[in-house]
Amino acid sequence: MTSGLEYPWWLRITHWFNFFFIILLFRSGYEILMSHPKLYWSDDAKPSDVWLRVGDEERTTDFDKEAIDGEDLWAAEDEIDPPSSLISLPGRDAIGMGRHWHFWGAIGWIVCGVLYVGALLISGEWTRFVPTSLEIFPQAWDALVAYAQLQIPHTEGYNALQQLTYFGVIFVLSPLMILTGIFQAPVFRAKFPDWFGTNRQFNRSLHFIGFVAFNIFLFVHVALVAAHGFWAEMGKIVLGSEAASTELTIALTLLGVAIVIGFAGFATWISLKRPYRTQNALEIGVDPLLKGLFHHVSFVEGDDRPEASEFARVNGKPPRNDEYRTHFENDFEDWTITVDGLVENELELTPEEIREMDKQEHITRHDCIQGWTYYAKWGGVPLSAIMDRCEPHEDAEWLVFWTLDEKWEYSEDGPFEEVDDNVPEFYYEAIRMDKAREPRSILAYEMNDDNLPIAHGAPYRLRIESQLGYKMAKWVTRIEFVEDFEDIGKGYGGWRDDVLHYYPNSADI
Ligand SMILES: Nc1nc2c(c(=O)[nH]1)N[C@H]1C(S)=C(S)[C@@H](COP(=O)(O)O)O[C@H]1N2
Ligand SMILES: [Mo]
Repeated sequence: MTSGLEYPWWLRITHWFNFFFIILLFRSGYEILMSHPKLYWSDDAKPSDVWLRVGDEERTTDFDKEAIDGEDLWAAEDEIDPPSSLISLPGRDAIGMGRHWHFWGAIGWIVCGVLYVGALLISGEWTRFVPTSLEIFPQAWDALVAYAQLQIPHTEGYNALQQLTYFGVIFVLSPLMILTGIFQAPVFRAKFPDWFGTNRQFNRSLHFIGFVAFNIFLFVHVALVAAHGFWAEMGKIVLGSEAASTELTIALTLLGVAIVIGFAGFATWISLKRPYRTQNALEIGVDPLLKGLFHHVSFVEGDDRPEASEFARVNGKPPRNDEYRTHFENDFEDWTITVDGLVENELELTPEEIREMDKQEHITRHDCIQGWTYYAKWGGVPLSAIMDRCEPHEDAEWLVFWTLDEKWEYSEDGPFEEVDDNVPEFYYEAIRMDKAREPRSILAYEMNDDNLPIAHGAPYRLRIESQLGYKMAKWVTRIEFVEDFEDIGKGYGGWRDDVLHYYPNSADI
């Protein structure tokens, strides 16, 4: 038995909160994973470079990106494998909502972890499992051998194997999860393009491996608690002492587990039933924090690296309306970009005028919210050049990019019960003024030294290099300057923001 262990109150409380947040993170993380259930090591991986694939068959890459009907084109959204609500939070095809929960849960978990580690250090309890001599390794081996023979190693306090495992989980695995989570942000890549640590696929893969390690730990941890004598051990973590009343321990354990399971069910239910309210509630505190972390980052100019990826995924299928088809048949010669709203000079930019303006080219990474990435070279007009011409008013805060994309592929019902009325007929996205002024924000008309392919947004699409892909509207027709976007659509600042519960300002991660 691990005798001689009494747990102080703060340790017991943080342990239960930890359990609560870990379950939340597991479930919402699974939701995020299943939106692109494929893992790679490199940011320009082709579909065939996948090292782990959950569900879904392998995709081929030989579709025609110039086809107007998009008939055999597969969009990355077709690769989503909607998970069950029993396992994931909230389940179904709802990555935006899963991310809200994941960020909320991550902040709660980190706060809990910081309090725990702080208390460990102050109280001196850290000596229980921070190894202070190399003897720990042979001792841990002995303990492992004992467990393998189905015996419980006899020690005062934790045995060496427990010490090493707890130490590893708290001081290695947990920080790894935090860092590999946060370094997936496009904002870091846009700031440190050359640094290996901002490789998104590498971080995704490590984050997943850490997730598996956490699951194994949880399983073995509970199994060992059972092996050591379940209710006596639970007595310690619930009431602080193994001499505690067994009845009270059982009652409180069941209550704790019921709260965690009950909350899991409630979170799924409310997310699917009342997505807008859930989204608003989960943004409280989290959104300002993310803005505070990422908003003041300044970005590099120029290329992320010398060459484009061999293959680029597509998201959002080409428009099918007659207007787009007519333009297509006419080589987009009459397609103009309207610039209006809160501006001094309204513009109607023709293809000739746009090509006469300064051209900017750069190679950069594309990051979809689902997790996939590719590098491409983009060429087009800096948004700052357009702003110099139209002269936005002082009160203009946002640029709304309107498109000819009617989102025909979304005509069936979505995952949420709340009806998506009020959503504009065409895809749109709002970009904040300071994002638009970043050095690599352009209205692109070229991709990899060629005209923009139909599938990638011909004749014009937005490129903002520090944000997630859904912000970069394709098939753009109009740039409207506004003070805020509350009255547009459902008021979340974009078509995907409105319909799929992503949020506009945290498109940085
Ligand atoms: N008009 C329009 N633009 C759009 C979308 C869309 O569905 N419609 N999808 C967005 C998403 S989610 C991503 S990831 C990128 C994908 O860009 P790509 O197809 O050029 O790779 O386009 C963005 N722009
Ligand atoms: Mo995306």
